[in-house]
Amino acid sequence: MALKIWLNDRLVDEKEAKISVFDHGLLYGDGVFEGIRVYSSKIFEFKAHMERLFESARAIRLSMPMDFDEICEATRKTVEANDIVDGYIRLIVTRGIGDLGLNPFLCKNAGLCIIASDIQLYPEEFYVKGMKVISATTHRNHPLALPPQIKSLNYLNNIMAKIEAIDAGVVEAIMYNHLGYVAEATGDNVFIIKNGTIYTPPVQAGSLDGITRAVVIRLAREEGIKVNERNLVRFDLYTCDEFFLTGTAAEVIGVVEIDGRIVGDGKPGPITKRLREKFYAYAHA
Ligand code: PXG
Repeated sequence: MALKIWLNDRLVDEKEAKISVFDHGLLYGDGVFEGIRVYSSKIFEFKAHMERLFESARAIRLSMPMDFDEICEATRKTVEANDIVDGYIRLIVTRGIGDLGLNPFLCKNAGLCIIASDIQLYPEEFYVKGMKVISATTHRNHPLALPPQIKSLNYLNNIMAKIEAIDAGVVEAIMYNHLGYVAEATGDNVFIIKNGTIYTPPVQAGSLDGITRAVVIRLAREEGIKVNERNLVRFDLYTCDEFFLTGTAAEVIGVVEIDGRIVGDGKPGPITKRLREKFYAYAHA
């Protein structure tokens, strides 16, 4: 069925949802976005996603085309217009139409697209058996080049790492920062478990401040499991008992092999499984 897409100030048919070749979102990757789940007709962690969107925009001096409440309302209307019960929202704000120069302030109006649709999930087998990853040689953006907390339309850094993963016959790559500390995966945050304690890199190591990450940290602490945010090195990933990734698309997914080293006993571990179940229950509550 054809989708209804929110384009700037209204819902339009999918075939009319087109943007200009002069939009700086296309010309320079100048813009920000969010990926948000809908579970049982409820928009998951809606406020947190919208706050992150507005902070990303603020960081790049992008004037939002609507205020906070108006964008929330437009998002809800798009979900309703497409009868989304369990699905995915992609919300994109571009710098808008300008000329063929970098100056973002010549773009008069930011562009807004909201797509509410189905989600492409990893096959169930990945959750049952766990996934294999590699360490990427492509480093995460240096924080002085582009703050990694900005969820910008510039994903080339992560795409380079994703290509390394695919070339190696796996689906995900772990990205390290300029100091050699673990930052994140190409579209997910990283967690390991050692002797019953969960460790995850601090956001300052170069990751996106993941919303799934924050939920999982909270759920783990509610379970009485210690969560320690500290820098991790490759050795920590090679010697951990359990390893999992979190993200909007993946939710909680176990990693069972990194750079040819088997994690734990080669299957998603018990704490990973428990957190995945807790996450599922929380999301569908
Ligand atoms: N790091 C990066 C670089 C991301 O892009 C995450 C971590 C996890 O954050 P959340 O807030 O989702 O828990 C992301 C999120 C996609 C896709 O199409 C990627 C994300 C979100 C939605 C869809 O690959 N990345």
